[in-house]
Amino acid sequence: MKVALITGITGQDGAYLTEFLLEKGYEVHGIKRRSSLFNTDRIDHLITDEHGHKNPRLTNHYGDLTDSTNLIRIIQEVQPDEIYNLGAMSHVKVSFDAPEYVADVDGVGTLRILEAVRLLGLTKKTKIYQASTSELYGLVQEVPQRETTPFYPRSPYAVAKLYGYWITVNYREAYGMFACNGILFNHESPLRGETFVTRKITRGVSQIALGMRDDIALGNLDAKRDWGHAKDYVQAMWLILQQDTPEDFVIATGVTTTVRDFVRMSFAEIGVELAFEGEGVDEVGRVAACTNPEYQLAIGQTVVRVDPTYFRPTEVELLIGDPTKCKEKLKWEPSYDLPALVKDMMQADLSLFKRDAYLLKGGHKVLNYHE
Ligand code: NDP
Ligand code: GDR
Repeated sequence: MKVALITGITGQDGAYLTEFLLEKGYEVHGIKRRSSLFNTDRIDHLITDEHGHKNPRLTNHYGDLTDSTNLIRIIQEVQPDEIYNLGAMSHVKVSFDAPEYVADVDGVGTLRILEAVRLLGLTKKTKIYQASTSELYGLVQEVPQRETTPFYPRSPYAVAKLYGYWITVNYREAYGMFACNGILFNHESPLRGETFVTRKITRGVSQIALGMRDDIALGNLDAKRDWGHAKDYVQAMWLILQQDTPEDFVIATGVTTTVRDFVRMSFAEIGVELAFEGEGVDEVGRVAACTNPEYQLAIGQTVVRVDPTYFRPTEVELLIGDPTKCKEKLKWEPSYDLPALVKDMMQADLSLFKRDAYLLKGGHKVLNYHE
């Protein structure tokens, strides 16, 4: 039985990857942080089944990417065949507020994993996947972006990830380790963190449809992203580690879309057509037509506003990846396109909030409810 260790197991990708590896027959270990609130919601159904039986093939260890001694102890105990280093402070905007912490976790944290494997004499046994990112491309140098496109990071997050990228390449070249970067473009899902733009939109649109709020406030509507589904992307992570030789891969759909169009597509899921008017911070999205009798929105109602709080000091305006290499070498094909992704996220959020809407209408308090 192969053994995998996942940092960031409680995150979006950690949850999908755990499910995927368990289905493949792996024994899975995860590193989770101590938190004052429960933080394993995304993987609870994998830890314990519906009859309350604990999964003997899934074990979590308390740890943190800032703590070398703890990482060394866990890796020594687990003796993993594969490590997936997904742990990170992954929010680009927040990284401007906590740049040193992000450098430590996202940059030096990667070094700590590689160095632990080297110190423990596991360089020939343990393969390492590093969660690199399309944010490395930053300011546009070439489109579509591919493995050879020069990097120009535009945030403390991306600069920290640049260190993670190169230290992974360096350990591969210096010590012959099977260490690879997956340069993944944005991938989303119903499990996406609530403050990333796609999830913020699908939650917000669902809450507007259910009468729980009037509008959503967003930042840069012109930004373009190459969005895929996280379920597809974790398969690519695994495929990268199953190759004969360690290499770096771009994982992307090759299609780019503006944030504004993602908003349009999400409203279309509830039968609402939007019209945008105005420019910059004065731009608004209003209801132009509402065809679904279940969701009664008034024509002309403002449902999208622009709030400069969400602008970034330096922005990444355009991301579009070239998936040629991953399609040819990994034989990777995504099963979701953007319309299917939007539908999946909207259906999940509508059903999630239906119960809350019912309780709020009855005057009840809804625990953990955030607009
Ligand atoms: P999430 O933000 O959903 O998950 C991040 C995970 O890292 C969480 O489990 C979090 O724990 C954990 N973590 C945060 N800080 C630390 C720390 N100091 N020590 C240990 N663990 C920590 O991210 P995603 O699942 O979306 O992304 C996974 C990885 O892929 C990240 O490295 C991200 O930067 C990268 N990436 C993501 C892309 C995307 O579009 N989703 C695209 C390209 C790269 P907790 O739950 O306690 O907060
Ligand atoms: P990103 O994702 O920065 O690409 O990083 P995010 O969803 O945060 O932003 C995408 C684009 O949308 C614009 N935007 C907003 N973003 C947020 N979060 N909130 C808003 O209200 C809003 N309005 C507009 C942003 O300016 C940006 O242009 C994600 C993370 O998962 C990283 O960890 C990962 O490395 C990259 O994707 C690939």
